[in-house]
Parts: sequence; structure tokens; C-alpha cells
Amino acid sequence: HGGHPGSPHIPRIQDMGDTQAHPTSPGSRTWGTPRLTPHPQELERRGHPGSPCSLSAPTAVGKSTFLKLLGATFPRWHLVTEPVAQWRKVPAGGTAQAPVGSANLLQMMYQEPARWSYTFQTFSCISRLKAMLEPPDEGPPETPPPVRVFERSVFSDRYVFAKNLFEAGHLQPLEWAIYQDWHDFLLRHLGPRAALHGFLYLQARPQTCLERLRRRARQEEGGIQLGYLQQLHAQHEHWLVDRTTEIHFAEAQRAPVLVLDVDKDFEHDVAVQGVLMAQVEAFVTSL
Ligand code: DCM
Ligand code: MG
Repeated sequence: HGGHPGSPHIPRIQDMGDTQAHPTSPGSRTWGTPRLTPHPQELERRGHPGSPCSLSAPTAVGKSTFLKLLGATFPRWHLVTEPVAQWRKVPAGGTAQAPVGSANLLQMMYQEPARWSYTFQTFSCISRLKAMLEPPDEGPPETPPPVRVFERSVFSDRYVFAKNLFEAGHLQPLEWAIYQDWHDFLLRHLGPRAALHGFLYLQARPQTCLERLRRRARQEEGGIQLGYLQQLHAQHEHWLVDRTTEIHFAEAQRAPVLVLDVDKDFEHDVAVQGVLMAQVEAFVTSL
């Protein structure tokens, strides 16, 4: 197992799946730099009702920065961030109604993965589902429901993180079987409420992620080595580029993927930002 971590292929921006993003299709245009205060009619036109997407990426690629950019460029879109703060402070001790303390489950997983990976993956996936099922704020009447973009999804939880922990031996076969059993059950019963119409994949070299990880210096992640980021990179590539990961949900298996090259320092380069935002807009419009 393990794939080919760190294969030094050059990331490219490309479209995957059966729905192509057409940068020249009606309803999209070429952007130089993102306009931060677009015309109201333009805002109206952008995005389709009910086209939920998720932003998939290994850790420390720059997802949060990218989400902020999306928020500034498409102010009407509804962006749902990952509830990572909850994972770092899980109410614990006492009773469920009156907890007396808290636990940093993210830290526990990284320190003792064989002990805490299953617990972490259960809690993080359920907390994400809760956030995902939260009804979006209603806009003014007669306006179409906004485009929704989720920071990661129950699919990255299962087909990147949990799968990788199993392959690394941190989830026991029994734990992995139980995880997949309830994951199947929940998603089948939620049906369209848990469906996503497209995936945005933020692609960068693992070495770049490691540099960004060291720069953001989240205390729990101090022990993460390049090898782990190479594993996450390989899992994303198998799932979203090669499409060799078996996905047990037909819609998600078929959903189009937009691969965005974020290896360059997009945080400080307005021209790169403009290209990325135009790509996302064309893709979402095509869904
Ligand atoms: N994480 C994980 N398993 C998941 C989802 C997230 O181990 N199913 C970890 C990776 C990061 C942190 O949680 O350490 C989330 O931070 P970020 O979104 O910035 O990568
Ligand atoms: Mg983040």
C-alpha cells in the first residue's frame, strides 16, 4: 500500500469528470484580478441554486486562505468552515449535559494515533455532518439559494483521512469496518441532503504543504513529518485525479472535480488569485 508519496510531478490546473468547466462558456468571463465589489446584477447571476461543492485538500495547503478569498470575491456564497475548533476542545468529564472539562482530541490523535484515531474520526465526521445539515441563512425572498462551499466533506473524511489511517495501521480492521458501516448508513439515509455536486481540489506539493504547516505552527501539528503529508497527497490524487479510489456513493463517484494549482504563493499574488477565482466561477456555473 502507500502509493507513490511525493511523486514530484508538476501540478497542473485541469478539469476532471464528465462536466467540464468552460472558461469561455456564456455566463463566465476571463478575469484579470478579482473585483472585490462586483456589480449587483453580476452577484445575482453568479452560481446556481443548490450547487453545493466542497474544498478538498491535504492539511496546510492554504484552505482557510483560499476560503477567505472566495468570501471576498463571491460575497453571496455561503461558506461553511471546518469545525476544527470543536475538535481541539471537546467537552468532557462530568455529564454530557454538564461537562466539567475539555479534551484536545486533535492533539490526542497526533500523539497516540493507534489509541485515538477512531474516536477522532468519529467525532470529526459527525460534527461536520451537523454543520453541513445546518440550513443556510435565508436571503431576501425571490433570490435564488446561494452557492454553498464546504471546507472539506464527509468524503474527504472517509476516503482520505480514515482510509489513510487504516492503511497506516492506526485504525484496526474492526474499527475501519464499523466506521464504514455507520458512514454508509448515515449517508444513504441523508440522501440528497448530504450530496455534493462538485469537488474543488487544492493541489500542491507535499513539500509546499510542509513549509506552510511549519509557518502556521499549529501546536498539535508540530510532530507532522513530510511522509504524512505525502500520504495525504497520494490519497487525494487517487481519489480526485486518478479516480482509482472506490467511492461507495454513485453521485460522489461521478461528481466533477476542479483541480486548482495552489503550489505558487497565491496568498500574496493578485494575478494568481484572479486566475483561481475565474476557474472556480466557471466550474460552479457549469454544475
Ligand atoms: N483532520 C484529520 N482527519 C479528518 C479531518 C481533519 O486528521 N477527517 C486533521 C488534519 C488537520 C486538522 O484536522 O490537522 C484540520 O486542519 P486543516 O483543515 O487546517 O487541515
Ligand atoms: Mg484550516
